[in-house]
Amino acid sequence: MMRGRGLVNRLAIAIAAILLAAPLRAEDGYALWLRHAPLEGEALADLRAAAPVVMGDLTDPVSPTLVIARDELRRGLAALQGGESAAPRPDSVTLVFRCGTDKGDGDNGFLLLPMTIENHRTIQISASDHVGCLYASYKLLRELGQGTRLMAIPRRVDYPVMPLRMLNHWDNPDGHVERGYAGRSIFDWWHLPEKLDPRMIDYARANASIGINGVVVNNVNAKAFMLEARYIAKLKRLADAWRPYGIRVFLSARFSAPMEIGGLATADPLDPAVEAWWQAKADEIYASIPDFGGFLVKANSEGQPGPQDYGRSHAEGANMLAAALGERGTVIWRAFVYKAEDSIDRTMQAYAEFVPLDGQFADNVIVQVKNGPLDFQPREPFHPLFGAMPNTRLMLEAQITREYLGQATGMAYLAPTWEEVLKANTGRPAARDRREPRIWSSHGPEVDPNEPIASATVAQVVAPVGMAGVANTGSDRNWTGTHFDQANWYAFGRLAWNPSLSSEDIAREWAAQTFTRDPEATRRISAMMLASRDLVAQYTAPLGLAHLMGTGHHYGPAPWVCDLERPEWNPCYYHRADKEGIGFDRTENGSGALAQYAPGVAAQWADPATIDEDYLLWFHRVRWDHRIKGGDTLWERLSAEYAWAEIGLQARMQGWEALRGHIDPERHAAVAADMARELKDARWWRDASMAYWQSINGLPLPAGARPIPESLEAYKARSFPEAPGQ
Ligand code: GCW
Repeated sequence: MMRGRGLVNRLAIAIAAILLAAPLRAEDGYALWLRHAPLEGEALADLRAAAPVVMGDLTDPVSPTLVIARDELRRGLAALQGGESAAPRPDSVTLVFRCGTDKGDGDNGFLLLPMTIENHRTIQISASDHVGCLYASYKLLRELGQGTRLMAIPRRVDYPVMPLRMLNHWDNPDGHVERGYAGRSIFDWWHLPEKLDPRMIDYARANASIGINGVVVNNVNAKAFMLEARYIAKLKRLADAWRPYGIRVFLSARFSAPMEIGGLATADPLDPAVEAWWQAKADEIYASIPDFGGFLVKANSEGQPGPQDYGRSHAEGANMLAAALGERGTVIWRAFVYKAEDSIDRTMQAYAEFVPLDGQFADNVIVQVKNGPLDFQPREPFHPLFGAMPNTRLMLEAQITREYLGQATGMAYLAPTWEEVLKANTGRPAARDRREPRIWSSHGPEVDPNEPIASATVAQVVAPVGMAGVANTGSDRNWTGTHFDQANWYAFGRLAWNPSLSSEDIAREWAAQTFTRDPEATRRISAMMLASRDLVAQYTAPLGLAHLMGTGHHYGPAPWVCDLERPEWNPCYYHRADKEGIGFDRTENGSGALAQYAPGVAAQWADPATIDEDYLLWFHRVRWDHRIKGGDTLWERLSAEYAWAEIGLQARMQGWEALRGHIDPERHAAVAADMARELKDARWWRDASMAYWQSINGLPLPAGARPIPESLEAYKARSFPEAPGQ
């Protein structure tokens, strides 16, 4: 008897423990922000009491997209209720779709409208097209996932501000990802087209849930053979799988493909045989993939072939491809160019090459410009091309993968970087976005679409075109290498959808869906995220320094490197440190790069005494004993920046430790390990950099600075043959 009761008690305790622990069961991160973790407390009671029913009769004709929209909603609502939906009741809230057309002529906008009609509660989900309804489903789940009550869903129209919201994969057909830190490529070219990895559907769901509508599947350092018929068949399988999710496929095209796979003797864009080859290639692709998006091209950059090989301009090269695509698609031409033989400041070269071509590009060409004029560094001023090509369609290129910000170690939430560039005022006029003016805009005050903008932000320049992000996905179970890197994928999509969202709001909504809805925990997680990019910049590239990383793999410090074949590959080219001082003079006394900006913009950076110190050494060369704001010498301040970063990282580790009860153990431990690694790496950056700066300036360490544990030679000797992504 006693024994029996003991067993019952033990069982009861075990069951209670399982129930209590349920929300914190180990998670591997595969579900991304689409976990739909069960609601708790009143939010759960509210949803169960609403017993929502997704109406089956969708707008006619029912498309695969609408089936997905309905199923996502049903599945998500059930998951939020703990796995099973409350049984429908006479007073159930009905969710009714009104989804416009499936002709591809809508703008993906939607309206969620909760209302009560004669005591019957309903949520109308209206959209201009079927993809809009899919986006609406995800939006509704996103709101509920953050704890919003069903009938309190904001009654707002929502729509994508930018038409093109793309991922650029630098994935190679052999599965290796250039600058990929999350395993191998997610694209299984070997088994396509017969076999479609189910992960391709989860990938499409994740993208659609944040509004991403274009995917370039292969590296811009492209292989010509990816344009061959067998690859078109593989790509068609992906295109067919992703189409219902509103995603179009694009290919990176190698400019010399007519020679490599077409048997021609030239790839000269003005050669009729070359034009005909591309025309036939485009026709062949469209015969299989009628909504093929177009070509992304890296030409005459870092050894890639291009029109300049034949004395032709970027515009001539791009326009030839654009003619082959015709109205069916778009050529996206990258402005990331710099040359070994060009002696001008590398950050000035794209502007110098492209501004004279303004107005020469065909209507279906977009020029894709990196956020800054150098190369995805931890911090850069915005690219001066924005605003400087008013007669060209410009698109912003961001790097989601963290090539220069610790790769998949530590944490760097990149939304603040992109928010900074999007909000930067170019000081130059721009035409207004001439698409249909919105009568029910939710994105700010109405404006007259015909009135030009006198001084446009980067967001206003690129809004009529779009944004591309270099993807950070890979075969790792959690997709992105670290759990927090998922936030960068998420934030990229959200900002391309609406560039006026704040990094903080995005961090909070991501954290609530990904980790915990507890408001205080979410606030603390988002605070950690918001500070993270600045911390990385502080210990890798303080005070506006840039490009100090190791050669090849781009991991860790190597400011001493000065012997590479091309001058602008050397860190010493950028920091220019010597006994007297440090920094790159880009004023009129130096390279003159500052003059590529509008005068009002340049003025904020012109004076080393007043400049925001985050840009000091980017634009100025100053003496080691230069006094900066607050009275410290540059040398003292540099040393302090490294030390502050370490303090910040330590505080963050403690903050994360305090969140232990809110995060499942598996992901909590993984993030804690990432943070420990980052602290170690930050110390290494500091020690190696300070040892090097000291070897140059001969100054003693500032008072209070921690001694440097190893010799400069020892730091120089470290090597990382195992570093991924090279
Ligand atoms: O930052 C550099 C990377 C290269 C990359 C290049 C580019 C795809 O180190 O790996 O090549 O940018 O953007 O083309």
